[in-house]
Amino acid sequence: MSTLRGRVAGLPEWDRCAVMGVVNVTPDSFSDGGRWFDTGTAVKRGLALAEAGADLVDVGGESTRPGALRVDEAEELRRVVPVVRALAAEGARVSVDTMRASVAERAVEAGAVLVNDVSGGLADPAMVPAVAAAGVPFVVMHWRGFSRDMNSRARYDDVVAEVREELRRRMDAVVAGGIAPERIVIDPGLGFAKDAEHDLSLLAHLGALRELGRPLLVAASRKRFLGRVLADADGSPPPARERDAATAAVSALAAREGAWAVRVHEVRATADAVRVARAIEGAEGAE
Ligand code: PMM
Repeated sequence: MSTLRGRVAGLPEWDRCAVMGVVNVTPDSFSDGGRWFDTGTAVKRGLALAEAGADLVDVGGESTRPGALRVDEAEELRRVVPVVRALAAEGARVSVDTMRASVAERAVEAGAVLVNDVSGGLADPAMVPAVAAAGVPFVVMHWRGFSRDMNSRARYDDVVAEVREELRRRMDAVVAGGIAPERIVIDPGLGFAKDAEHDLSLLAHLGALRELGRPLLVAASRKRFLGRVLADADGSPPPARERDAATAAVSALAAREGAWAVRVHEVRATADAVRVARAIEGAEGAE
């Protein structure tokens, strides 16, 4: 399995699926909007996630929930950079979740070790050159456009084949733009221009995405498709914060399918899940 998981240059080689804990410094995020909005609270949250077993703490200042409008650059910098700086100073391994090159650059200066761009470099033409110059790993997520109207782009004949092909083209483009292939992580972008059936198909075929030859990040945490899976008989989904047990279940399954990392809001259960997956993996060859 570990050869399946792959390695990202510039980051440690964990012997299991890594855990990325989420700190959304936003008033309006999809699943935990507003809770970690001020700098001090966000830093405390990030440290608590690291303490609970997060290998990486992902700091973002722009909500990407369906329908979300963009935050302006100055506000995003104000939200993100002090949190990254404080967490890095405390020894946390920080990634920055941003679509803006300026935010990525300032976050890396402040100590971030990975740039997580949900647009895979499409939203800001300065992103790929900035990440190439910074020499840090880059998450290339499958993305078809901004959140404002992304649901209208959830049209596929064969979601797995199309996402794989679009990711392959994005990988080629970012490599052509100067980012070293060994620093690329790919991500199917669950919930981004995808409905529940699309997300489930992608999760059922992670192996097809692994064929792209790069480590895979899976970010299912609290997403709408889990709400759909867990809905009552009358169809009403549980609130986002009541989807953490289901999220941990996805983490265990993704880890068994060779995911390099999972991105989650509540770290503890997922940290346990990936360790169980690792233990089962270790017993594969045993009698
Ligand atoms: N999803 C969200 C934010 N950042 N980053 C990556 N790499 N992949 C994702 O699927 C992803 C992301 C939106 O979710 P949130 O508002 O619950 O953090």
